[in-house]
Amino acid sequence: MPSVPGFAVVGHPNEGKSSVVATLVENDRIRISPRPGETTTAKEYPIYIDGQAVIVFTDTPGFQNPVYLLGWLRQYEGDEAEALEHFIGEHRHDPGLAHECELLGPVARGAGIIYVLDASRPLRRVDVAEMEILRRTGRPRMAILNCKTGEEGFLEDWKNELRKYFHMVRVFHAVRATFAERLRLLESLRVLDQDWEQPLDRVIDAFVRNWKQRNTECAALLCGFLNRVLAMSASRNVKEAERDAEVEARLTRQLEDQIRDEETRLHGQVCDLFRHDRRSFVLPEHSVLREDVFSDTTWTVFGLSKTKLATAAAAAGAAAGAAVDAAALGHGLGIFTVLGGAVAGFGAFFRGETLLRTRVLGMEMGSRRIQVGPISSAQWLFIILDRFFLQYWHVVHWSHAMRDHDAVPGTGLESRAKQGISDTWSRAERGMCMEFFKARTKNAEQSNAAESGAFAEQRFQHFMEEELQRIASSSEL
Ligand SMILES: Nc1nc2c(ncn2[C@@H]2O[C@H](COP(=O)(O)OP(=O)(O)OP(=O)(O)O)[C@@H](O)[C@H]2O)c(=O)[nH]1
Ligand SMILES: [Mg+2]
Repeated sequence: MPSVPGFAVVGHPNEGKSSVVATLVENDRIRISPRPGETTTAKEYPIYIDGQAVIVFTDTPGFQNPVYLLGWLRQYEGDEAEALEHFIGEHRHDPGLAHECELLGPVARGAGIIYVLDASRPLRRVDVAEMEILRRTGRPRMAILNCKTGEEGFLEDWKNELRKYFHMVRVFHAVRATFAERLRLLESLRVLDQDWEQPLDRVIDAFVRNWKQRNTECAALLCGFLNRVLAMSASRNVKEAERDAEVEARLTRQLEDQIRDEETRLHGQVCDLFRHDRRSFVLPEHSVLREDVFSDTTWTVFGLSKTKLATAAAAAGAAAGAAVDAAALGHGLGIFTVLGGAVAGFGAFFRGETLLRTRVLGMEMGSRRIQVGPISSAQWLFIILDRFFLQYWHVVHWSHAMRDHDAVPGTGLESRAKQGISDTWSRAERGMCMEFFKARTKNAEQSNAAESGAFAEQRFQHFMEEELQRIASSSEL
């Protein structure tokens, strides 16, 4: 038996073999098509962890002529252990059996078998021939029921039949499998053969560590992004012929563009971390994430209710032993602080709400300087977080077998009217975020500001990691 466990993914054409492999090895490039016969040669896809191949899945073409192959096996009188090799040797140049030769190759070399079938259709005679062939190989084997259309009426019939031929039967939706489901599949493979227990334990352990590592990196990316964005501002001197409000509007647009770019970059980095090709990952057509980050809809759908925002501030204030700055709540405020005395004309952020925090910083010789930013509304933090979580949820639930959302009924739905995850947090959790916000947006004069800021960030980042872990394993938002 090879030292690295290997599994040949076999089955009838077009039942989802390549989809299962793509999901398991996280490869968006594997060819998947509604046209039967897409895969024509066997191809190995190892999973590497720390540069080492730890498990190999082989995608194979679908059976072409299982009835002939079964007949041949029944009549074969040689050494059973060499039957597959003999079949391949004898039929290597027969185009009518090319697929059989390809799919039997890895099995003859010692691979276990994963038989994929679409259980949303009834059982046929040809399926029984395929199952009997696989049983005769004597290899450790598992059947995967992949209900392509979502129809599950035949599931029990399939299970009853498959149990006669396979050591294990599992339902696994190739295009909807979460990380937890992938892990469970690997755990089942582990018990297929005792010799694979140890290597698969290592694979599972490495999988779990790797996933945790990705979430840690994800939370770190988020914190880096927030640190940058919460410190951003735009400023310039007002020329004589200019009106303050115009300058302010221009600076605001400039700042918004910078934040948009930063957020797009962050969301792209999440895609990269989970090994998705940014070009192949698409948000559902009606996702609220397609809304501009500064739109009214975004403001309405995400973030906290006024009461929750106020209690979060109170929680943060209590924890920090400091008074709560009501101006940071975001209620009745714009997003940015404006320094420089320009108020008129700018007030219309979010349904007529006006900026309250306006101060004149000082005048340069003969001209005023206007600065827009940094972000002064804590509500904004929760909105940005909610958008991030939604992006993360879509990324981790975007199977590597998915080629577009429309092909998969029910996936990609953002099921709650109110999509703010932050709205579901406890008062203390929201308070923790508020503390981070305060630490990042205030240049507190206290001598221990940097230290307490670092502590607030650490706690915040840790909380984010836990949230990401939780969101990854929930099938609904
Ligand atoms: N809705 C849905 N479609 C699926 C699922 N699994 C596979 N498909 C679709 O079924 C078609 C065939 O999938 P493949 O993974 O290419 O099937 P295959 O068994 O590798 O096919 P061949 O290589 O032609 O033998 C593709 O259009 C997939 O998108 C599923 O779980 N749900
Ligand atoms: Mg295929």
